[in-house]
Amino acid sequence: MAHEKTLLMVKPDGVKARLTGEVIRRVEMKGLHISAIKKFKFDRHLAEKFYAVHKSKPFFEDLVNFITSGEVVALVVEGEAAVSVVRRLIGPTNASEAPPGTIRGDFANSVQENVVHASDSLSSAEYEIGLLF
Ligand code: 3AN
Repeated sequence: MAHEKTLLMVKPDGVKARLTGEVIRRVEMKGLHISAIKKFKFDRHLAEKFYAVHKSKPFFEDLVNFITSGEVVALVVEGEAAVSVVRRLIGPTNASEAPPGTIRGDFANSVQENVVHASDSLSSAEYEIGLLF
């Protein structure tokens, strides 16, 4: 396993629910390092670039509307196998199926409003971090 960097982002529902601190706590308790942090609001242009892989999906418009609906907190998370470790910490995309103990399992029950986003591979981590930082 190697030292990796990934992007973890608290989405507008998570920020509104004051879950930013809880997300950071879980990342740090796991032994990962937060090397950058930024609170901002996506504009449409940036959101369309961020979700470019979903452009052809039926839920694309909803996704862009949602991510631009409020402030987000983006974190660069580093450590051993950070990409897969953070994905396991957040749980599966559909929060209704996410097990207790995961961030989505504990704090969400929806596929769209699922509190957090995390890069799903090293290449998407590189793309997303480059776009936001
Ligand atoms: P993840 O966030 O777990 O990487 P992706 O990349 O497949 O999931 O999807 C990006 C975002 O698109 C999800 N976080 C969710 O908000 C939204 N999404 C994914 N699948 C659906 C769907 N079937 N219906 C509505 N929104 C979806």
